[in-house]
Amino acid sequence: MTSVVEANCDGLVGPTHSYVGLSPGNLASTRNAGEVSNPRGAALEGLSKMRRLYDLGLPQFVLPPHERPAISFLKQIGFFGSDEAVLEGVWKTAPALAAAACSASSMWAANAATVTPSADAGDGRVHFTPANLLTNLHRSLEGAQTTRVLRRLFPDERRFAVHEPLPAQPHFSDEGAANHVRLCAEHGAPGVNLFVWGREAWEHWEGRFPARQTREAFEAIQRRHGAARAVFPRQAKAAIAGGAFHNDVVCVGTRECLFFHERAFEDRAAMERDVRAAAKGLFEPAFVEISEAELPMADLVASYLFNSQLLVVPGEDRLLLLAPAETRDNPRAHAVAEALAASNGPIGRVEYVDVRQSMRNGGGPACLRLRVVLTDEELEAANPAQHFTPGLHTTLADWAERRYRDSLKPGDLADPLLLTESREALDELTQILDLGGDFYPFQRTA
Ligand code: SUG
Repeated sequence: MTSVVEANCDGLVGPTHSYVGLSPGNLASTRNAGEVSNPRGAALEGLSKMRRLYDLGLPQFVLPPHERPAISFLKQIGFFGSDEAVLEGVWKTAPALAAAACSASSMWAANAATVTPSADAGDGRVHFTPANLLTNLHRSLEGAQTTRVLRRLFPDERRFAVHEPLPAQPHFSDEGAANHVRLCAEHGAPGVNLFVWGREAWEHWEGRFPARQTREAFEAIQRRHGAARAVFPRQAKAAIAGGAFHNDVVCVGTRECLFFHERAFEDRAAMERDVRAAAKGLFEPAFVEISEAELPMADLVASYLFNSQLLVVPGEDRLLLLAPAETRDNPRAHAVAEALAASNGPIGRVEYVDVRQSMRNGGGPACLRLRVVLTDEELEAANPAQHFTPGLHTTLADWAERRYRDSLKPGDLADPLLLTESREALDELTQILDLGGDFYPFQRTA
């Protein structure tokens, strides 16, 4: 019998990890702008989280960071000369563009793509649409390289379809799996796909913060993947205004369990009705809702309770919530988490993980991973060099120790030495992860 698992593909933090305040509506990103970051510490935290998943018996993959500073983008917009001259020119005349070109934001792999497992896809392959991430300039630079990353990890076109990102128009503004939830009886069984959107393409958006996902983007993805049993709930405007720039800040789901905040959906009753109708005859959905009285929005955003990984652990009959350490630090969120574990509901226990470097940019445990449900055969067909093992953990930790700085001020991003160091680090990484010698733009122009 084929078994089916949910693999987590985590974005490895890149050498330019920094706090620049590039994402309006992401309150942590704005609040921490100008702080000193620790790229090495961030990479090691991410690796430790991957190790925890591995130790729990779950398949884990590593996604390589993108090349930053993105010199090819800067050349595209008119900066010229040697790479060093390009950097100097842009920092002197357009520092906002320079900062965008340096962001290590590809680490938040929940925004890499929307994924449809073969059990739900029209043609029985696993489908991926890399996100175009149009809302923020620094993130819009990710789509092309993400497409390359996913094609390298899942190369077999008989099993995997890695599409191009959607057209680069605001009508199709797309942030990937951060706004998608799949519920099912078990991973390999038919699922119900919640595509949660923030605005309609032709709607006049007056929100204080951007709504990053359009309904039309998800409808296009649903069509091209042939994704079955799709429902399209609207994200609550109040959630976006309160700092939930993606649905995964207020909601997480796996198997039959949808765990969410009262303010997550614009029309909560319609969401429940549609999910129940789509799940009919397949499984009984379990709605675990937390009220505003139990966890006010401000505590939700500070604690990132819902940006946890909700995991089916081999040998355990109830789910594990892998929450950020900030949830434990926040008395209200901590009380909610512990009460969940003490109840008889679908969530059996809670663990806490330290990803503080990422959290300061608004990225919790769930932001750092892309979930991909795979059959045994599909799992076998993924690039084995990216499959996380204790050996790979040791190799990558050693690589980050040698190659990454442990302190980076936003002003250091202008340092030409950082460009050289980053390229040397990535060049070595292409060997460790067997990515090929032409994986990064700098390797193709060298
Ligand atoms: O897109 N932060 C990311 C965080 C993404 C979190 N992902 C999920 N919720 N799935 C963002 O806002 C901040 C970068 C800076 O400010 O330097 C940033 O891009």
